Amino acid sequence: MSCKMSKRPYNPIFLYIIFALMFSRCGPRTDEPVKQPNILFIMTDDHGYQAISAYGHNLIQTPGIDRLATEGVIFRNSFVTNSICGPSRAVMLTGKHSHANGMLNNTTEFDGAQLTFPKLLRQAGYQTAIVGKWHLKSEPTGFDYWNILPGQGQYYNPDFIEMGEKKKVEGYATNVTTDIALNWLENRDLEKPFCLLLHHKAPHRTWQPDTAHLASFLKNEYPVPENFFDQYENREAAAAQKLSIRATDMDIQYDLKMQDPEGRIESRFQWMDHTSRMNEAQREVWKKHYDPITEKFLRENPEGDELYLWKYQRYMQDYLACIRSVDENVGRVLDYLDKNGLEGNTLVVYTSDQGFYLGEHGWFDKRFMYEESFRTPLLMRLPNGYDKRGAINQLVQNIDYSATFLDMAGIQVPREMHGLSMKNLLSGEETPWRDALYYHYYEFPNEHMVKKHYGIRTDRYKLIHFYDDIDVWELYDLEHDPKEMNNLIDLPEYAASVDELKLRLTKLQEEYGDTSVEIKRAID
Ligand code: SGN
Ligand code: CA
Repeated sequence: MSCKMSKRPYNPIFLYIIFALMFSRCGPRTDEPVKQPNILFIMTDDHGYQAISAYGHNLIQTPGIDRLATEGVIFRNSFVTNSICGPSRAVMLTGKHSHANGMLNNTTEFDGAQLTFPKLLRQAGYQTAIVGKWHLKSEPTGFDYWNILPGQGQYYNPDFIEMGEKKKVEGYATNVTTDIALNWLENRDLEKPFCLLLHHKAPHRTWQPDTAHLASFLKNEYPVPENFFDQYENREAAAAQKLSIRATDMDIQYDLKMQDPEGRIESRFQWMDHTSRMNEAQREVWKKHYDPITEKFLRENPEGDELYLWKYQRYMQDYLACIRSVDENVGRVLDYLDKNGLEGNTLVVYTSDQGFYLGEHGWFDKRFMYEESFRTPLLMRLPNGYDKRGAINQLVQNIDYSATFLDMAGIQVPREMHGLSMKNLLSGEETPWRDALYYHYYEFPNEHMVKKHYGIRTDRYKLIHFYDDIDVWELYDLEHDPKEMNNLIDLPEYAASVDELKLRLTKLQEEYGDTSVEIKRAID
């Protein structure tokens, strides 16, 4: 049977509509970036990229977070400027390096009178909110709604401060933080675009998992990093740290939850009770899980390398179980957006305040400019009109988030911000980009005793200067030594590279205006 329509010439408007529908994901055309996209900025605390399956590691499967990589983009070279919590958050809010925003370390109080991206978005008509970890001491500014965990926050039945009022919320922190965030989204003003900062406490020390996930990690055996037994030759600052799994820096009771009422376990934290905030039901499951592990530990009484490897496995089980909750909740948030038709006009960002050592060099914690803690995961699902998909390889840094959000919202990026807008990268357009990163860490002396240092990283090399109570330079060739085990600083064949890197480092310090230390000039 022939169709009457087939003899007629095609109506060009009809054809246009068909093509537009074929090439758009949904809603508006993809070549027109959404004007004021919603921004959902998810950040965790201390989540190393090694614990995200999209980054190609097998420690844990993270299907929720991986969705951002498969549906959006994954940054393969994402870094921070100062690998520690409060400072990192201040950098993200202001788009400026620590010396310029004043938040040098965790003991400083953030000056909330400063210009931040939430303030500028709010002025431009956005509704802004932050839920979860804040850790900047001063009260949040620039938010229509804030509901934050005081200080480091608690994993179980945590206290929140909602717009100045303290309330205890029953439940596990990662779930509860997400509940509050989704509740805010559900009740927001639908006339305005939103910017929501959903900032989790997890997986910060002391890595207390949700009771729901304890059992599933118990039997797992994790691959030990090849430099777990690093002896720190020719790396004086690395040798002086106190973030070692092998040493008592990682405590069997405090960090690894082995609690013995008879006091047979040596611990600097005998007073610590992991269950102190739990309700009866939570405490029961917790004890049922940890008591047998403690008994087995006491029976077998591992020593030396055997003890160190036992500690590593114990650490991984708890750390990764905390990530399981994070991942489930990222999935929950994405499902909420999709169910509410927000997929096409919302930028979803997943990152951490910094990376973390998962046994590399024998460590936990962060702070150093070495790769595992200098890097931070960064994945995004993009609103309509941003066509980049898959890996982005440019050297990006957490100073760039502010500029990116503002630029995407059509707001001029203030000149005082140090970061670059990633908007063109997200559109898949060619764009000039930086070829070197600047880093500066200040918190010394401190419990983990990582010395003050600053440095430069290019694609190939990393040059670090440890200063204050020492004066030590380190050079790494990342192509040949990605684990940063061989400090090449004294090798004559690298002298020319060192000279060049010192010049570039000085230039970066001048460009960013970092005069906070008496900078060792090049070739001195
Ligand atoms: C706490 C932790 C440290 C951690 C800092 C900073 N100790 O002091 O291990 O390095 O926070 O972390 S704890 O015993 O209190 O867990 S940060 O992510 O907030 O910068
Ligand atoms: Ca942190």
